[in-house]
Amino acid sequence: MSAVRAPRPPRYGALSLLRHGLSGREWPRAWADAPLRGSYDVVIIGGGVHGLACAYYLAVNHGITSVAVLDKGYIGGGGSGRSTAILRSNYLTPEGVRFYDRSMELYRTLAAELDYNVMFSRRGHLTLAHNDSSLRTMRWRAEVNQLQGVDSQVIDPAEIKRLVPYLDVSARTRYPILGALYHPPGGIIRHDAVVWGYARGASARGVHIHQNTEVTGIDVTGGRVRAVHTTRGEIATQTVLNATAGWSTLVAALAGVRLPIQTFPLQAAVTEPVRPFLDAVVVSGTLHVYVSQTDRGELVFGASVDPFAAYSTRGSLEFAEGLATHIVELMPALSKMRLLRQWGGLCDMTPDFSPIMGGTEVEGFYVDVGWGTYGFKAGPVSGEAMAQCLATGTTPEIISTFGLGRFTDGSLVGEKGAAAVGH
Ligand code: PYC
Repeated sequence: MSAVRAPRPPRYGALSLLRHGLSGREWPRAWADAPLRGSYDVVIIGGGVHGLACAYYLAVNHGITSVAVLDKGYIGGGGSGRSTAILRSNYLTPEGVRFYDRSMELYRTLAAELDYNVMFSRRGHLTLAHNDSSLRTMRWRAEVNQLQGVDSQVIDPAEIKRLVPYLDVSARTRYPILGALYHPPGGIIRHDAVVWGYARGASARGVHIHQNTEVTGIDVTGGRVRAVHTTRGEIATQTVLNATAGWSTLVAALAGVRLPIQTFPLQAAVTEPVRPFLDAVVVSGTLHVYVSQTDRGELVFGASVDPFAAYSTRGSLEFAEGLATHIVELMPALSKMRLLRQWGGLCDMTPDFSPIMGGTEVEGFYVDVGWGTYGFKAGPVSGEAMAQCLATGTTPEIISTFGLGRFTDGSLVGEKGAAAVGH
């Protein structure tokens, strides 16, 4: 792969705002439409936060710009656009905590890095415990987090009430709240802006972003990737990254690679906007519900993954009913709120709830998949690590425990206990 010094995009700022305002000139397109070339050094399948972040860091950190990002739809239209964009690093395993915390670090400075307002909002994140066993898991997570230098602690119902006055912390509920894991650095971000910011930064440096370009085949000869077939033509390449969510097993199968992944829908919903009253992100695994309030005032909710494997991204009435029941148990004052819309996204679940990252038995075919319900928050660190992996052919330490080989040698990284949604 040839490395070049990548150019930077023109800066957004007060002066350019004034200039465009006075002249009435159109803003330049944030990312360019490029012709599909017959060959690229790297082909990334999946134009979500993972694929675009990898393309961006390939260009910026490694000077590799002969890169095509292919998406069968529009960028950010899959898992990234459907995620509820919660950021946190309060995981259960030391490997998970370190990994997601590097992502938080990158997210905190991403607006400046990309010159794009990604609306990162540090809110504090509360995972409620309604029984002794979940309180024990919260204590365990707090210990692991603190040992990794991540701010997390178990707090009592009085402190929870102080942080989230609308929560019912009384003893008369069906599942009384006994405590919570409180993670002050947690928050939310504007998911589209993250995708668009990475796309703009990558495109300005020479990466080609091809929307409406579906991959239909991957040529492997002599155990090595040679080309990718798409609905718009063939691309010769030696390096392919599968950064898809939902379709990861199907794309890997095109290269003859089997992944231990099952795909389940996860639904979410948003209400009409109301005045700000909820500062923190609140999660209840027992009640299968989580909620945050956006800067526009909408409440964003989610629940547990649907109880069957499927590729459906439709909302269901059962979900809306269950969600309403549980959220009103937590915050009775919300009983009159109206849902505006609901949708589904696809979660690629691995047996240990950790991702699969790195090379495969096919030389040149890499994966960044198996994100379950944790994908969006890992976008920056995954992009950074996979770019290093593709550029150097080595596995960065931060993802060394997430390789595909762990499912044959049995060294799993059990992260189910950190799930915010029920499974
Ligand atoms: O892991 O925080 C999380 C999460 C929330 C919704 C889906 N995943």
